[in-house]
Amino acid sequence: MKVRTISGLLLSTSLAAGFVALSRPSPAADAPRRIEVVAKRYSYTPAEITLKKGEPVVLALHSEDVTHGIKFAELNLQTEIHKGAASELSFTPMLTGDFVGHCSRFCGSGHGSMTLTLHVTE
Ligand SMILES: [Cu+2]
Repeated sequence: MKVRTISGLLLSTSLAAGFVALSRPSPAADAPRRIEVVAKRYSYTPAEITLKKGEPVVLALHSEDVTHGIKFAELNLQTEIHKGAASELSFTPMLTGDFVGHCSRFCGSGHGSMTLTLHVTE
């Protein structure tokens, strides 16, 4: 098990950013939860994901057609999703609430309504 010590100053700086990659000494925290997400004109599957605050997660994103992207502006998270290549977003949600990610690469007429919602609960 990996336990990292973080000074109070570093911790508060990281928390101010909302999301931190943080190893915690709790039982199931060693391997991040991995969630496969498929992007295809003009939706993500699943379109809604419920996450637990403080639980490390990896979103493994794949495209089934053209290049898409995903951007959670409030969370400062973004990546492109190319067909045939793996894209991963690793993070630990440190705020509760609903966060809507939008496709960040123009992919056609339905691009503007292509969203993925994260529900972060206590
Ligand atoms: Cu798009």
